[in-house]
Amino acid sequence: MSDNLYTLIRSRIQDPAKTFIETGEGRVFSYADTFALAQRFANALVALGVQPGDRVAVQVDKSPEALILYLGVIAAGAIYLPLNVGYTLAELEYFIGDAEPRVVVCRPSVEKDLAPLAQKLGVAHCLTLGSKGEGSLMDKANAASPDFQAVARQADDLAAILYTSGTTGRSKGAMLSHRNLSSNALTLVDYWRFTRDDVLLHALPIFHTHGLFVASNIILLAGAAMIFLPKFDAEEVLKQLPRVTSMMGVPTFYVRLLQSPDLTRDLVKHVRLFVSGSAPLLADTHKEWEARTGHRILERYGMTETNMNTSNPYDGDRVAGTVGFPLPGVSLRIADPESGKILAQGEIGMIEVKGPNVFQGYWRMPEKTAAEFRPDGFFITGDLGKIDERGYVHIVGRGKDLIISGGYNVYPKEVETEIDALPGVIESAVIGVQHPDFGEGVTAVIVKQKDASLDEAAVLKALDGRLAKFKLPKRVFFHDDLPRNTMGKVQKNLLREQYKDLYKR
Ligand code: MLC
Ligand code: AMP
Repeated sequence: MSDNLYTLIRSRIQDPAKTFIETGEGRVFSYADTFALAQRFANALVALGVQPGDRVAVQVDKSPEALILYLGVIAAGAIYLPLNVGYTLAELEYFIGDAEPRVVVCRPSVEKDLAPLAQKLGVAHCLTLGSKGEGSLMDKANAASPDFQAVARQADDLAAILYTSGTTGRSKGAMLSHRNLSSNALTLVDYWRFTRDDVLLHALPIFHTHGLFVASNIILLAGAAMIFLPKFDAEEVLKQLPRVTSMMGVPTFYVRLLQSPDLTRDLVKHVRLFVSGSAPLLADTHKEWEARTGHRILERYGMTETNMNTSNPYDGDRVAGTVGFPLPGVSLRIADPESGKILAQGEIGMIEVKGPNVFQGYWRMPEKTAAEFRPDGFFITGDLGKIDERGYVHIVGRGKDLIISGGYNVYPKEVETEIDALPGVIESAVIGVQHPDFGEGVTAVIVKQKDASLDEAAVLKALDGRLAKFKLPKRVFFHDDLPRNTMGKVQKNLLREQYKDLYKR
């Protein structure tokens, strides 16, 4: 018996002629088309020497072919490694060096820069895939056979590695097994009542857990369909909403859609479910959405390392400002962050989780992995929360120094390291400040040398090309010194307080 997720997906599709993906421009892929192309990709990869367990790193624009490549990689028994298209060459050098993929797939436009880097790092093949299904990998796939027997995999074999930044500044590769992905997606299909009749509006990127695993795996395992947009564009989303039964988004999606007068009850009358996650949804947004559309957004909580942990109920009260109940099969507890002692109901502490959804550890970082698990197998999420008297989980803060901007994680340490390396900088503190669109806005406070001529524009220019755009500070300020406590630790809370109204509309 194979536990390959691809085999599971195939086994659940009764009607291969049914549509899986339709793009905004009307390109359609049935399930039969999808499997044929996935298997062509798998054959092409095997012909390139890809063995089970090899990594295939992919940094491409969102398209049906890009998603189907994910299926091809796992069918081949290889490990899918998606990379944010915003990552710069400097960032890619670290990921490729660390993961040692056998194949790198990139956009045709970046091949000339990335191919020499990949070669220098020992990658055997650098191929391309463009947003319209063109490129050298596609040529190989088109020439390959559509017949392929998925490689047998055990439940704990890896299906994917997703990099998440670390508090120390170095990104860590979260290793996700076939069982991690299949168990969570199957649970969510049931919990959120997905069936083959559903049509999901998919406007999320497909290089993160939300758009790749939550949205796409659910649709695949339900045999449902999706309208696949290259990115979130409020106007295009409003145009497509009347055709769908569900949408998943980060809070910024909902905030932006609410700004349009076109968002009405009538527009969403076929929708049965709106899901939000990846960052806190403000209770005001939840209420405003209900007032405007008649729908209560279902908020859930997850992370790259764990897939989804909790969800508000499908039936029953979806409570604004909470992330609902632990999903079936997921154990969740609140513990004292230092001692690990389990706390009583209602007390605030570290959220810890255990279950088939929880990852296999960080790629080649056994010490970091060990440090984030309790001896009894619970994973320490870094999120602070409590469980109320009705059992709803509330996230009240973060024990980790992390900013979530528009659903993307930005680790201040990584940005501070780049800023501190600039000539004329003595030290810096990067903080998240409440932002009406992105939830939190990355903001830098810098102490510079007296004679340094550095200004905001010069800092931003110097960081551009070093860090992905979403990590760049929206504003930069200069201070004579940073506030510190008696232990010498920078008091970021004071800086956050000072700048709390910075981005207010
Ligand atoms: C884009 N920019 C951002 C940004 N996205 N800046 C900060 N935060 C972001 N999230 C930059 C752009 O580079 C651009 O810079 C400027 O901001 C304006 O861009 P925009 O056109 O407004 O941005 P847009 O392309 O519309 O993107 C915004 C967004 C997008 C919110 C739609 O970021 C997005 O799709 N986010 C979803 C992230 C996601 O999927 N997270 C899930 C992680 S999984 P310039 O300089 O060019 O003007 C996870 C687990 C879980 O967390 O529980 O799900
Ligand atoms: P990532 O590492 O990108 O997967 O981000 C995971 C983090 O996003 C979690 O540890 C939480 O801090 C945060 N997160 C995800 N969903 C929610 C939510 N519904 N409310 C608040 N924070 C969330």
